[in-house]
Amino acid sequence: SQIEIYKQQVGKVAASLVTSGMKVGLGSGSTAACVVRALGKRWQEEGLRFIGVPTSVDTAHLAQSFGIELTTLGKCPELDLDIDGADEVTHQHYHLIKGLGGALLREKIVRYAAKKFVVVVDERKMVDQLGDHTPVPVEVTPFGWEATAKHLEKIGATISIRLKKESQEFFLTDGANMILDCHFGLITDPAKLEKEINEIVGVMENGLFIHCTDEVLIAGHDGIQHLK
Ligand code: DER
Repeated sequence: SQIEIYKQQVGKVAASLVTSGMKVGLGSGSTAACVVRALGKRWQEEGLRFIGVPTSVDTAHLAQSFGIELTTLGKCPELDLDIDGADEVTHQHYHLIKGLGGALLREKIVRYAAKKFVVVVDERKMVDQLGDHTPVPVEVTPFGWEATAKHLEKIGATISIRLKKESQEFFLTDGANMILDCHFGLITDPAKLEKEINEIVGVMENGLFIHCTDEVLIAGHDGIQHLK
């Protein structure tokens, strides 16, 4: 499909930002997977050598299938670059909603370990205001999640519990947490909401990434836009 072509194009451009010797955060989701595939191609065809820190088990498996060397933040706590997808990106400030892929806690930890953060999206993800068409995913510890959900409702969330695709079981993240998709409508003060959500006991992290994106690569009908 056209969207698939956009993702491959943006993946290729993002992969060109990596140079030999770098320490690189590898994002999750279908667009980030295109980046990993493009990096895998460079690894095999050009002999590009870098070390990756994956944000999910899926990304680790994909990277390993190309022979890409991986490590952990334990061995390598400071990264040069992190490249990841997003579900919504604001035109101004490049604020993000992430987490529809279910890896937001690890994605946020890896992002804040990196000096530079580049986001890869297709043009459908660009919005004027967060909350346009995506809930805020909130990763919560399963113990007492019902109580955590009540606190989230008190700050204005309408909640859908994330379920596995083909069953009615709860979806669990790589870290065995649940995800509560929290609808807040259009979000006027995302920095405040990010903090408010994380103050609730039982919340591990939320999908608002505020004032932390350095560059955005957007694939669309007139090619790739590189915003800095
Ligand atoms: O942050 C996320 O979990 C998002 O889903 C993000 O990575 C985008 O995924 P996509 O490229 O498959 O739309």
